[in-house]
Parts: sequence; C-alpha cells; structure tokens
Amino acid sequence: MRYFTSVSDLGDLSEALRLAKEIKADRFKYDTLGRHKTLMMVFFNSSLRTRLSTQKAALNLGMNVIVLDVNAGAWKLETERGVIMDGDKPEHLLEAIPVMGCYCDIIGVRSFAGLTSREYDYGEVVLNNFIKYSGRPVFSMEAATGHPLQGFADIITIEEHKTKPRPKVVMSWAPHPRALPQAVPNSFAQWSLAAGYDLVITHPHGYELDERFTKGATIEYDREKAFEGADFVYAKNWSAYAGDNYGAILSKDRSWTVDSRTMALTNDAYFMHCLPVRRNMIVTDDVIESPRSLVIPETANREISATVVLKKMLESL
Ligand code: AN0
Ligand code: CP
Repeated sequence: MRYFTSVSDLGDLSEALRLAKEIKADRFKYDTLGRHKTLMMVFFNSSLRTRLSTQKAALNLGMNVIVLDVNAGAWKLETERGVIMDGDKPEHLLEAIPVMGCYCDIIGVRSFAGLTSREYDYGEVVLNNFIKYSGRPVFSMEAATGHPLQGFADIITIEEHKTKPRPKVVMSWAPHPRALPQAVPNSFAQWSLAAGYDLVITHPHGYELDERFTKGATIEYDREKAFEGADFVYAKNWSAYAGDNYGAILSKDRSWTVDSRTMALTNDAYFMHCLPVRRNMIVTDDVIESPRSLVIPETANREISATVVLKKMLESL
C-alpha cells in the first residue's frame, strides 16, 4: 500500500480487521519489519492521540520516528503557487515537501480543512502535494476531507463490541462553539458503510455531508426517531458542507447535546466520540463517564489501526 487516504486503499476490509485482531493480540509480532526505516510525521495542526498512537505504532514495528510540527520551529511555509514571496513566509511548501522526503521512508500528514474554500479543501491540495512531490508513500493523519486512521479504529471498536452482525449505528451532529471540519464524520460514515452497518445520520437541516461519503446511509432529521433502537451512538460536530454555507456554524442548539435522556431512547447503546471532546456541549459528563462509553477503547485502537496501516506500507517499500 503506497498511499492511505481512504477505506478503499486498504483492500479487503475483513482481512484488515483480521490483521488488526492479530496485532492487538501481539502488537510486536512484526517488530523487525521497520528496521532502519524512518517515519516522518508532519503536523500542520495540533494533535494528542494521532501524535502518540502513530508514533507508538511505528515503534511496534521497529521503525525510527521524526516528528515535525510545522508551526513550531520550522520556517513559515507559503502554500500557494505563483505568489511573490515578499511577505513573512521564507520557504515554499513545494521545496519543503521534497526536503522532508529526503530524510524518511514514509510520511504521515495532518493538514486540516481551512473551511474557507470547499474547492481547495475537497481537492486535498496539501495532502496531494505530499503524494506528488515527496517521492515517498504518504498517509493521512487527518487531512481536509477524511480521518481514515480514526475511521478504521472506530470500526475495530464496533467489531469488538457489537452483539449482532449488522448493528444500528447512529452518527449524531452535536453543538460546538467553533467551526470544525467534516473529515471525521466523512470517514466515520465511509468506514461504517464499508463495514456493512445500518448507518443513520441525524443533524439539523443544512448540515448534509458530501454524498460521496454518506451514500447508503439513512438521513433522519428527527433526532429522537434516529436514536430509537440504536446500538451505537457516535457524536460529532461538523460545520456546514452544502450550498453557500461551506464552513459555517448554522446552529449551536444545545438540545442536540447527547445526554442520558436521549441515550435512554436507544438499545442501551454504546457512546462513541473520536476525542478531543467538549463536555456538556457534545456530551454530558454522565454519558461520557458511563460504563457504555467507548471513547478510551477507541483511542486505544488508534495504535492498532496505525500499526496495520504502517505494516502494509512497509511491505510496499
Ligand atoms: C478536530 C476535528 O473535528 O476535525 C480533530 C478531531 C480528531 N477537532 C478539533 O479541532 C476540536
Ligand atoms: N482523535 C484524534 O485524531 O485526536 P488528535 O486530534 O488528538 O490526534
């Protein structure tokens, strides 16, 4: 696997889930595969889980790791082509990328959506520049439109906890004070559908996601109806995708916060969120602290999804 940006890059999903189970049982099973290979993790945005879990995954495979926080210590980077660089940015991304490629064998990139231009974000310009100019295999550590390592970890977690072959999984929009990208909900929808779950997405009008990620899911605007009989509730905020509202906050309605009253409508559902989460905006303290909360098992499975992905990339070197 040279590139990992979406579920389709992984090949057979059930085989990848089998490998995830094998690695979880013995995470050092392939600890010589990455000997003398270097992973470079490039962050244009903040991270706790991705930074730690991907680094741990690389160590499981015997790799060396370099972490670059672009906004802390590197030269400020220009990203637009054609710009006369007489401002505060001394270096261009188009040189910086092949420079990074000189010092590693595999590159992971975190580059969030700017939420000002749908065309620029959904063109995945930064991630695609790494694919084009680094000369190295590249994987997404959450780019503008997807967070595949998170989507993979989420379905590993559902597979571990489901009690029926096709669980009802509800992805529910929840309020947040700042505009967030659609990357996490796009990937959760894409991976849940690929895994064959009965996926219901509920959100206020105007929060419709890109159908390329959600085709096959049921969109239910009546939130209480959506929650009825759910086996898993996945809460997430995202900003508007559709129409002229790209990147906008259309609602901060706190009646969409996941609480014990709405969870009581479900089939004793598990609660899920990718983290970081704003308590009592997205979810109440009691729901996230309840024994049905899977937020920490999801996080733990980030190490597993990253180990599977890096193993498959190392095998293609
Ligand atoms: C990011 C997002 O919603 O995409 C990262 C989530 C993994 N969240 C925030 O910026 C709070
Ligand atoms: N879930 C997740 O990707 O978290 P970080 O932003 O902390 O990496």
